[in-house]
Amino acid sequence: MDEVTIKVEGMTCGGCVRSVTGVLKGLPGVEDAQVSLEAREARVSFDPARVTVDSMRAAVENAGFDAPA
Ligand code: 9UX
Repeated sequence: MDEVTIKVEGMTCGGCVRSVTGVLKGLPGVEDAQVSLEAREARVSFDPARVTVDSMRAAVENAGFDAPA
């Protein structure tokens, strides 16, 4: 299992945090996601054979947030 921290901009409340967490955890290959509103980032544990960091960013963007590289 690999771990990556991705930037997540645009979250303004705990509901946003839950949304981003759910979006990330819904991706096959994502084992866990810890999202911080204050730090504006998500720490994700994932299987690199099943999911890419780019697809995580795309999923966050599709949910209405920004995930800058
Ligand atoms: Mo809070 Mo975030 O009411 O999309 S859930 S602003």
